[in-house]
Amino acid sequence: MSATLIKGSEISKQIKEELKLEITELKKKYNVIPGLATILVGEDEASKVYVGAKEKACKELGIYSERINLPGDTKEGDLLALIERLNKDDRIHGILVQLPLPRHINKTNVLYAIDPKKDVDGFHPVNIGKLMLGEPDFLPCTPHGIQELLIRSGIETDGAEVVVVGRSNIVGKPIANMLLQKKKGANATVTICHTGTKDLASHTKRADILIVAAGRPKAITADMVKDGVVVIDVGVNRLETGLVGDVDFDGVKEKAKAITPVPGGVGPMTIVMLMKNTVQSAKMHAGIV
Ligand code: L34
Repeated sequence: MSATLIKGSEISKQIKEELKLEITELKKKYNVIPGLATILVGEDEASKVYVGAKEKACKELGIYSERINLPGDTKEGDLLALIERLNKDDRIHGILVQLPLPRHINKTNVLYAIDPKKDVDGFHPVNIGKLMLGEPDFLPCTPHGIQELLIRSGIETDGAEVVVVGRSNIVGKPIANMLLQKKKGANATVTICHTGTKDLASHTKRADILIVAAGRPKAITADMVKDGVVVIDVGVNRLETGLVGDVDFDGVKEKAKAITPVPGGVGPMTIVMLMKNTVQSAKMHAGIV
């Protein structure tokens, strides 16, 4: 058996078309133009690519975008002052500070400074709390993209054994929380594995849906999965040979029912869900939802 590809690159295009219509209507009916500010501190090459993709998506969809590039030695106080200004700017409905930040800047201080109502990344503690309670305003973009991939690919999560590998605040913890909610596109039995897990394969072999955000190439090999598994590979590892995920794709695809490629899987979904959250925020600010 060779797996069906879950093409995030295609599914994200479809969502973009839906968003375009929604944005046109917002403009026409309510004179509302969604606005996003992206902030990049320093010169990290991967971050430049991701922020560039975010800005490009805004242009494509008719979202107002403000891109702010700050030098790597920017003082934390100056970044906080910028966020304060953007919190008060009525054209801006979403504020995104690209991670990772330089080490001299305290990430917590920065993420807490963003107005939760403009926190389109869903990283502010208020939004993380709301997510856990099942009443989210903004779902974090990568987990939101994963859930949308599953729904739009017709993959049943209700009662499924989902195993998440990785416990980061931006992927592992939120996706696990989202999929255990008693909701459509969720209601799964969720296991979270991490570097402290004793026998990783004993867990991953039980998975109907395996979500891998381990941050390490070939963290999952064919012998660690069961036949017919659905695999979502969140990894983005830049090797000399090119971009690879966290899953040994060539081996695992022979056992899996469906699998996301890297590139072209989860990555493009992260970008489009940020656009969706920005539109959502503009509507919330205008009192439309
Ligand atoms: N604040 N920081 C904040 N929000 C985020 O949601 C992110 N993330 C992660 C890193 N830091 C962040 C992203 O934007 C990861 N991430 C991200 C976004 C887009 C892509 C990958 C990661 C992406 O588009 N990947 C393409 C390949 C692009 C390439 O050539 O590198 C893909 O097809 O997977």
